[in-house]
Amino acid sequence: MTGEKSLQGGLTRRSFLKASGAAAGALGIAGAAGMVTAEGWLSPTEAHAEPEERVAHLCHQFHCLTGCNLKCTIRDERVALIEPSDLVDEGHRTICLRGINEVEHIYSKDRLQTPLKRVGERGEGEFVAISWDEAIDAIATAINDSWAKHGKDSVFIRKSTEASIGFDFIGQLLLADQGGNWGLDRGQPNGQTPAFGAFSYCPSRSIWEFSDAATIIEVGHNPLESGIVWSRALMDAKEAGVYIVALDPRFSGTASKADLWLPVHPGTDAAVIQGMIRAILDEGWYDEDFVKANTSLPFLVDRKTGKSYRSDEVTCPNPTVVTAEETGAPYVWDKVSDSLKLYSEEGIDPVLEGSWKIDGKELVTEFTLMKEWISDYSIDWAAETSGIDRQTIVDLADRYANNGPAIIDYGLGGPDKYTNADVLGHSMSILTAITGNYGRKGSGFGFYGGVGADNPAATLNFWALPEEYHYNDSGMAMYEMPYMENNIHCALTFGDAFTLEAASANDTLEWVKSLDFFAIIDIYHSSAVDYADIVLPACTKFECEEDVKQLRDSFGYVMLANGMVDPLFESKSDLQIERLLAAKWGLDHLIPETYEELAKFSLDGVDKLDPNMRGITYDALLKNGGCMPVAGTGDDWRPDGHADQVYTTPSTKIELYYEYLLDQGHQFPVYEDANEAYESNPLKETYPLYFMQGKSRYRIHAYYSSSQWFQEDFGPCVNIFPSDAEARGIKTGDDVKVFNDRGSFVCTALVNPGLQPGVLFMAETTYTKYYKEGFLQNVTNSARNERCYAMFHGPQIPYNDTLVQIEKA
Ligand SMILES: Nc1nc2c(c(=O)[nH]1)N[C@H]1C(S)=C(S)[C@@H](COP(=O)(O)OP(=O)(O)OC[C@H]3O[C@@H](n4cnc5c(=O)[nH]c(N)nc54)[C@H](O)[C@@H]3O)O[C@H]1N2
Ligand SMILES: Nc1nc2c(c(=O)[nH]1)N[C@H]1C(S)=C(S)[C@@H](COP(=O)(O)OP(=O)(O)OC[C@H]3O[C@@H](n4cnc5c(=O)[nH]c(N)nc54)[C@H](O)[C@@H]3O)O[C@H]1N2
Ligand SMILES: [Mo]
Repeated sequence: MTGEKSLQGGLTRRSFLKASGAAAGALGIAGAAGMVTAEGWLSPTEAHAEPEERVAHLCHQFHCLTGCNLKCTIRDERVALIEPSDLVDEGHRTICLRGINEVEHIYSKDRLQTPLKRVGERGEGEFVAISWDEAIDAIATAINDSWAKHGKDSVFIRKSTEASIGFDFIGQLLLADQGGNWGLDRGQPNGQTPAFGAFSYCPSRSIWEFSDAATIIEVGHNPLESGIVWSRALMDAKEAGVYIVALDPRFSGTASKADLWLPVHPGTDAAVIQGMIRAILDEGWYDEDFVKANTSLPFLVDRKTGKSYRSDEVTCPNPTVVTAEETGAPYVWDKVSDSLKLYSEEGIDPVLEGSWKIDGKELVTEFTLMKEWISDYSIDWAAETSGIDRQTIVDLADRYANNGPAIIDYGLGGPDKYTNADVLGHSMSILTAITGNYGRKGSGFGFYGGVGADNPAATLNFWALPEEYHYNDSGMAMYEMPYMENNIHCALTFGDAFTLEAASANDTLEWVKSLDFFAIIDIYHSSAVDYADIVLPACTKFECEEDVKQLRDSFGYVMLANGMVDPLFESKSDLQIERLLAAKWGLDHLIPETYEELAKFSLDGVDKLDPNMRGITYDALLKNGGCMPVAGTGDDWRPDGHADQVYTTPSTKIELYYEYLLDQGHQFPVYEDANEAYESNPLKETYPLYFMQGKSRYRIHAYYSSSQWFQEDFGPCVNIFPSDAEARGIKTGDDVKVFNDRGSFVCTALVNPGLQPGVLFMAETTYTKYYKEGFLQNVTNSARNERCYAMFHGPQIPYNDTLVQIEKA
């Protein structure tokens, strides 16, 4: 570092940057860190010149499904203090420790500081610093070479969610493969989509409506940790006397606040729901009027073929299934005329149960078939399978059906990450529909996850590329690439998609090693970095080359980050990195030059398009600190989602009979064990423990791994039940090895009675470098359920569907 002054000694913004940049160049990557990390910054210091202070309003990370507005005090061009923003209403002022902690995390010694080039073997993590020009050249050369050698479809470009917020240009400009179906957060939605319509899993109602419910069942959803900021809506409901049930194998944060915790066995939630359906049908607790008026259950089916009995005349292609095949209008049996009628005819009263002979066919109603399906599942079976006793299941069914309105809010973590998640989604769809808990005040079903679920959405313009530029997916998902033949030889990822968005990391990384070239653009030294040929340092949400950065619709506000700190070290913003790359092919003129240009474009004219956006212009936004409410935002907001009981299914009714799965025998959700995590699995003899993961309130996926403050208390640590620990001589703080046939890792143990015997829990995930050996993703299950290829969202990555053994390391 130049000069004798410490960083606190009143260096100007420019000289600080020059100094830290020079230091990075001279000392290599890690050597310079001490001078710019929180340790250096926060150490005792002499009195010094008047600090330069200013306030900046920044929007934080998105992928905790929040995106808080943060009020930051910038002192000597360092982020010195982070507080809740006073630009948002009281209801949105909660921020979390991750936000406050950024004063340290931004300056972590594990920030990528300069572009790097690999010198050792892939996986060894040996790099030398290179210039931006060299790095961008190397990436462009590798892509051109790959095109020449293997064809245009040989290049893979994918952005992690957090890195894709706002824009996603370069992969489209280069017609790259982005790895198709996401494989995440789609298991239960697969089961819900055909019933309620595409994307119905994002409820069209508000989280503030929680208080209007009588009962809320949280199915494997832990918003008190995975949605801390907006979990306020759930706590408001609790205060209003709403009965809250948490279905979770472990005593989660949310379970601790619930009225009832149901410690279900991992991967068996569908049994609980099917037990409830059985009880409701046995007791006649279903809402007959709702079922007749708003569901497909009166529709007629040819018993022999299992096909819906329909008119020849085509109504529309089915938008809720992958094949989107066209369908005719279904028939019902009308009680008034005692005859066959199209379901949509005026003045009919469809019969719910029965069998008729028409055209030499035996026709039955879906309702009749549903009763036959559920007769295979006794409540005792449900209790034995799930570990939730019979009476509890019946009582919950009673409460849900007869003491509504009720909401089922499911998580996209827990039960979603097993191969049988669609069976659960379909079962919950039936439960919801037969009790009429949809489209009415205080009722609902889906993933109530923050941001969009608590406010009217802003209207913003979308920066579209010319038609000829788009991703060019082969149809193979990224998580399949290690297992199926493909033509990918060159990869570029923004963020660590390879170790986060795929399970069984040994398989994935073996495939990554076999590629001709891999470059990563990340902020921190994430797990995949060690496998890259070229590494580019991106800057955090607090830094930019300009005064403004991302424009977002978040929490009912339009937020424009402004008052940015210059990019630290030699890092650059994602937009400038995309521009540098695009320029190599002369395509940079197609994308915005600056975040300012993008923000101005996004807002241009929207105040005239949408009354809720009135007054929200670029200039007005900046005058208001970068944050303005979309009209109608607040705890009172209630969309009238489905109050009209019209659904985006072919019949516009809730369609519960999945004819498109006929060849797989899944017209109704036939219960099936998870792929690996089930009691009678012979593999349990070798690997007797369920290994579940979940979100930590101290991380967003792997992000914040590099926070030293969090690392001290919340580093990689596996939770184990006392009796399981005792049997293995394991105590809290011991190093333990977790393993199965896919791989292993070593971390510390935490003995935790808030689990159930035979179940381990670990927060996902942490960069490899913080483990004693390996990392969590080495053991997770990458199996795919064949059935799900026919489903709207494709197969689900079953991370939680994992058995392991554990021993003292
Ligand atoms: N702090 C933080 N918040 C986040 C994120 C983050 O990384 N960090 N990520 C965001 C994302 S991408 C998502 S998808 C959401 C997910 O949000 P959630 O679904 O709430 O997330 P998880 O913590 O993965 O899972 C919830 C619970 O499922 C339980 N579980 C595991 N197996 C089973 C099972 O078989 N049955 C039942 N009933 N429960 C089970 C776990 O014990 C856990 O408590 O969170 C979002 N919010
Ligand atoms: N074992 C296990 N694995 C899981 C899960 C699980 O339950 N168990 N859950 C899964 C779930 S639900 C999801 S959604 C996925 C999430 O996987 P992702 O969508 O990939 O996760 P993100 O947190 O959005 O992105 C994180 C990566 O982007 C980088 N990053 C953050 N901000 C920026 C930025 O502004 N620019 C750039 N260039 N990089 C940035 C981070 O350093 C990190 O490498 O993970 C999945 N992985
Ligand atoms: Mo997710």
